[in-house]
Amino acid sequence: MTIVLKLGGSVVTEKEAPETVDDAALSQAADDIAETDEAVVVVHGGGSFGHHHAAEYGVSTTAGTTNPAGVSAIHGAMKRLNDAVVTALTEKGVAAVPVHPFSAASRDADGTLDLPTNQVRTLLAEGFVPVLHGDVVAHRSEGATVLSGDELVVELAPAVEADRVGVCSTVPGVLDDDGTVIDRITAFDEVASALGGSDATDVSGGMVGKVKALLSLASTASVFGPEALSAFLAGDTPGTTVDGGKTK
Ligand code: IP8
Repeated sequence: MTIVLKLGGSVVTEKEAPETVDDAALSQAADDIAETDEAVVVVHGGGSFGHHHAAEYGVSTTAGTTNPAGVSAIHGAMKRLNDAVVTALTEKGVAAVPVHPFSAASRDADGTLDLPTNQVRTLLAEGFVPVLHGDVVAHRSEGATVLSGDELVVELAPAVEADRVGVCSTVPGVLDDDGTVIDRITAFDEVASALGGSDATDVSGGMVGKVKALLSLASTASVFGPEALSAFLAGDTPGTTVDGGKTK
């Protein structure tokens, strides 16, 4: 069984305080991941590390920068957060190793992502837990743009033949207008009006981007809160199940 797990940036950082790790939340997530014997690829988002640098330099998933200081600021911040995540996992006995997308990924002029995944597959086969992160990527005709963790999940899930995909967010699932967790989403139209923007600086689309990305997967995905991470890793489907109908 192979699991691709995204830890939302808002889960592992204090999103309103620049470059601040939420140590308690990260430690709890690391405890939960340490409990599973399944093969896991971890992807984490930007939280208060990537997003405010990206906003400062006007960089999003589509609008790029050719300013090397901008690229270094965003990538450097994400490497610092990745180091914190890998360290937290390592301290709990997880065989976590860092994988930095900027070093290998790129986009065509039309935004199509090319993410080499052979090293991730090999690391998994060798018993490691690869830990990737939202990042900047070289983008033809744009300079460099943001690569969201959700895009990484979409690329990685088929590449590693994931059986399960989990997105751990700060909310207990995708919420409707009344704040109730939506049990199942099979098409974006069903939830478009209920999904607002993200509540803090998020250059890559918040929950809207997340749902759209997950609907394109060939495996079903679960969106859930940190309190349900342990249950998800144990085989439950907490929160919202996103199933775009392409289930293998
Ligand atoms: O938080 C974006 O990743 P996300 C990472 O998964 C950066 O959207 C660099 C802002």
